Amino acid sequence: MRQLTDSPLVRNGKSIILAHDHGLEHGPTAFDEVPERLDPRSVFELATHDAVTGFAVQKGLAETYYPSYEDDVNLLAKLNGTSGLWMGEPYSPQTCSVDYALELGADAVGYTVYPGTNREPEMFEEFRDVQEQAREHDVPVAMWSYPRGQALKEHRKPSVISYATRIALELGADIAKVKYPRSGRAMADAVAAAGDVNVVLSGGSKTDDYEFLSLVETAMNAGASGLAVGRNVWQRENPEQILDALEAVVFEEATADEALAE
Ligand code: FBP
Repeated sequence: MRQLTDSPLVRNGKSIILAHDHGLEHGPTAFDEVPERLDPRSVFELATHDAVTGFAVQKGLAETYYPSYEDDVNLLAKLNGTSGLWMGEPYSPQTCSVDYALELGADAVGYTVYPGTNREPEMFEEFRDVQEQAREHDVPVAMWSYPRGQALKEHRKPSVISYATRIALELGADIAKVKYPRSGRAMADAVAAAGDVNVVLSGGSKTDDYEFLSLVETAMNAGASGLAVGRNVWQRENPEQILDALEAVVFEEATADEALAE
């Protein structure tokens, strides 16, 4: 594990990573209700908000748009991905090398692993190479640790999410991004299983302000180090408002009620 204290991705041990790889992962329908966000510039603009410590995108967006934002945005280059058109066993091939991510100006790299799929062995080997190359260059590695596959009926089962954070520790990630395991208690167990790895909550599909902020509050109280969120920010009509509130809950220990009252 690498100490994250000197990484721009982390502020006082916590992070808000804005994720914007959905054009690949979910397809353009992700923007149906917010057509203006189909233009990546509009989401790069959001990533300049003070609350955002890192912006996770694929290399195509980084190549084209990051040069205009590199002074104001910390880039987390997502190094693998899969489209929603793929109907095979869950697998996320590498789309960008560590070297190329660094050329693009990445401050950190991110990699999805699907523990439990038939293709777990390949994904573990590919993560090994990425993690070791990232270590050579001293850049932090965030693992999107998403257990999936035929044998796994319940992706959010508490024991499954604790296993996911532990795998991130065992394989050398610095940040583990996991889905919410249904309760604060289970989140605390998942944080404990991760050792010193920072555990961040995955945002999930859009919910209402209070529900979303309460979830984040619960996760933070359980020891989470922040969140990596996409749809719950940029699918909103007023994303700056939710970023203000997230900043209060994640960095200033505000409750959801307090954050909404501000
Ligand atoms: P959301 O906050 O919108 O869920 O984004 C987080 C994320 O991990 C993205 O990086 C990724 O595109 C998406 O979720 C993948 O979600 P799923 O694996 O459920 O399709």
